[in-house]
Amino acid sequence: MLTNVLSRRRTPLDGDWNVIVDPYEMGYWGILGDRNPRGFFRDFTSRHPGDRVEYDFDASPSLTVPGDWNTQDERLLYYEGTVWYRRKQEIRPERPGERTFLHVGASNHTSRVFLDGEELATHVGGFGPFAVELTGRLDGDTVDGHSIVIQVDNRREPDRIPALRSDWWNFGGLTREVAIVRVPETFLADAWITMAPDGRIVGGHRVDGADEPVRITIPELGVDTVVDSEFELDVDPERWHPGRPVLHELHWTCGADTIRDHVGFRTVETDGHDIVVNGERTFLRGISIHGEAPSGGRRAHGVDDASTLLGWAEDLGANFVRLAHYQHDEHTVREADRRGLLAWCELPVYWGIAFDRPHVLENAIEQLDELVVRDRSRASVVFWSVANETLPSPERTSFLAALADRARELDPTRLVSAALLTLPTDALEHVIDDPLGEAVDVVAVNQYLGWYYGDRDAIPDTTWRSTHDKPIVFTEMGAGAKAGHHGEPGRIWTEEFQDAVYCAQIEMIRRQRTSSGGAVAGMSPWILKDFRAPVRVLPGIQDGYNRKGLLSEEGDRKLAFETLRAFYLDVATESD
Ligand code: GCB
Repeated sequence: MLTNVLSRRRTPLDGDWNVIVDPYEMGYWGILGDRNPRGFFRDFTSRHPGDRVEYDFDASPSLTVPGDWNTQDERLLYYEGTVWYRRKQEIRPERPGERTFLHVGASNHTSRVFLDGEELATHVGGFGPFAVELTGRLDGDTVDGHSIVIQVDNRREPDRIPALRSDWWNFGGLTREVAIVRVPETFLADAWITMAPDGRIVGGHRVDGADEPVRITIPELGVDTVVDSEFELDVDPERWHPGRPVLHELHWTCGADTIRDHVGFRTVETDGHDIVVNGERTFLRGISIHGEAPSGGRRAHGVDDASTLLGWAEDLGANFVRLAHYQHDEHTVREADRRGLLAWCELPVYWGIAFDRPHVLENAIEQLDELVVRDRSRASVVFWSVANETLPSPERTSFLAALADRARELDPTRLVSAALLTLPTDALEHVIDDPLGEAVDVVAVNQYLGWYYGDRDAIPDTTWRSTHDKPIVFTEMGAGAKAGHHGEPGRIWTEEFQDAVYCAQIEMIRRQRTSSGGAVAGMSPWILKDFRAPVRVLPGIQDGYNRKGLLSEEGDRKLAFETLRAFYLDVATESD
């Protein structure tokens, strides 16, 4: 395990990697179904005129890392299968006794890592970070540097997470930063700190190597102390608050290892039907966001993409972002910390998961661990969501309840939830009685009144309650519109149609917020901007994009953006 990577000494391997597209995976398998001893991972080059080497990385095209492969070469737009990435890299020790890791920010979906022809690791999951230790393997002679080969396979499979179908693009490749990270022989494999709902500062760490003491220093708070692997600090810092972020500089030290971070402290809890941040009842003025770049229809990565997307959320008047439907880039939650936006982080446990397969649960837990462990020092993160839109069944409920338990075990300080499915009904009263409501802190529901079902005129009179007596958050609602397409509010795909759905939904939410008990505690409509989805095929309108964005895929505002913004400004003024 290797965490806090963005705060460490690292050499990014950004830029060109040579690639071989291998739909039949013959670079790994031999014709008899065994591993091919001459596979692409060996990275052979022919040395004699008679050498039979049937591939050549040096002569192969290249792709830029980080980046999806789909938008870098039009032949790969829909490609699902294996691509072999190869980078030649000098990796020399910089300090005596140091340890060296290859760190991958995310690689969709299943990856095998090889160094100088040797297979070192497999990682399953397209959005979580992972590290492979290279220490002790870097001494041999190399030609032009070590050969780093990563086989990336983004096939959809029934027992993968996500599984066969999703309403988003299956971007393949090394989609986030890949870097060489160097640490001392003994180092902090993990170190985290956060504020519990009762205002205590709690944290923990894990040391890899010798038994060295771990010191934490927060100069502004006068903290400079050695801490156990689980600890509490007796301080009362100025709070990080949505819209008013306060971050404190913090240092972790363990022997020669140091990590410098900036952390905020806030409480989050529920009280009846309310969500309470730092003791204040807080209506979540949210927006859902996919990890797709502000422009160009590619997978988002890095601080610039994060900053533009979250800047748009702020322009909307949001205090909350739902980072759907999978773990987003670490830069995004760090940017949310800096901007004072609350965040919902989610696992890609989405339609059609094989809930009855034990190895699927095992992988869900691995992906959840990556999600929680990377970001549990981030004040912005207030929700761990274990799933989106899963059909109730005993297997599904026990699977998701196991994930909720695991999330609380890793981090007892945040809220746990899952976006539930609303099934169509003509009733004006919606009662959420999904048994998963027992296992979560907040009952989150996706509802598409006025779009997939329900009469638009009846929306304002619709009421919501849950049998679980917990806050309700609408994690999705919305309607599709093509930017620039205008007409009567009754004409589908126009900005006016989408806007009319937003007006009706907002009216319903206004009434629900002010009704006794204020059943609805927040919302994150679907979605900030149009995003690629191969299931969206309507020519001239969708053309491969889900059109429920408040912004077009290039960031042009639709009417509903202003409507939601006006509502959020009202709510913000009310609560100030
Ligand atoms: C949903 C899903 C989301 C879809 C959206 C839609 O309920 O959670 O992934 O994109 O509906 O547009 O249908």
